[in-house]
Amino acid sequence: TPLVSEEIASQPHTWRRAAALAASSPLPARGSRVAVVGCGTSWFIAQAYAARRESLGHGVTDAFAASEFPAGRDYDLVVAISRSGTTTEVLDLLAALRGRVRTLAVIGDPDSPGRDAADEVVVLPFADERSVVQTRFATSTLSLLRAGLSDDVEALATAAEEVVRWPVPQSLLDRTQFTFLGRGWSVGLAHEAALKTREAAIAWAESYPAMDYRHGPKAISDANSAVVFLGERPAGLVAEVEATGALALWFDEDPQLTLVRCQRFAVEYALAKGLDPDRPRNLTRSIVL
Ligand code: F1P
Repeated sequence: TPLVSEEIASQPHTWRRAAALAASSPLPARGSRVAVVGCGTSWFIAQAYAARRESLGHGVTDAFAASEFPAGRDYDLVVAISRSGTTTEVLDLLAALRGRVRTLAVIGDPDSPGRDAADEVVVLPFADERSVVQTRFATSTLSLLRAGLSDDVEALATAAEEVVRWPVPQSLLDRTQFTFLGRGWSVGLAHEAALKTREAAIAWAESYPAMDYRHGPKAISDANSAVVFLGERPAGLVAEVEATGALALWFDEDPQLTLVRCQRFAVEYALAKGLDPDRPRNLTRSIVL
């Protein structure tokens, strides 16, 4: 069994442990202006949380790739997400913000420089991973942050116990091009699902806000494509996808659960192609410049 499969399967447990930390963690206060930053997977989780927090009325929340933080914008708190706690862009940004704005780091590795890089830190050592490809650290961080928004993480974890055993359908594994679509806070999750497919299965995967699929991406769609919806499906879009010959797939559930299905898909697709999902091409566990 690949390591990453074991990490995917452990998510119900790590989500519960992460949510249990929320009450004692220095999470963003209601009404505060917050920016959330990270790189790669951590940036996509930042996007999902930012849209979720703002849509639930907790306050203005922006997400940025750590390398693209707009200097000069006013925030009450900058939250940096990094599993490794070593990613250069994240550490450089936290150093630059020191003394100018309050910062909080959410990290996986307690022995990393990330531990002392921000004013406050939340460590999720139980969600840290041995795999290069991130799965449970990302979703556990999201669970921690969502628990701070009063989302029902316990119900999610219970539902995830089934989802981590989802048998990936052959009709999906038969395709060669994959598009993931989201709306609102699931846009970030769609980007993360596509990244998993690229990283673990070295496959061609794209992601868009669902409505934007109509504005160009649709042109590449054909019988070799699959389009996976995370979250709400805009009226008429499924029919539009199917008219191209592509397989359209969706699930009526919290999009965080659909992301877990996408993680499972990425691993199964890698194995079907004879690849080792624990050894993605050209990638290392963290990027230190
Ligand atoms: C960020 C990251 C990962 C990516 C790859 C390189 O890591 O970009 O998201 O999958 O492994 O590093 P981190 O800052 O969360 O440790």
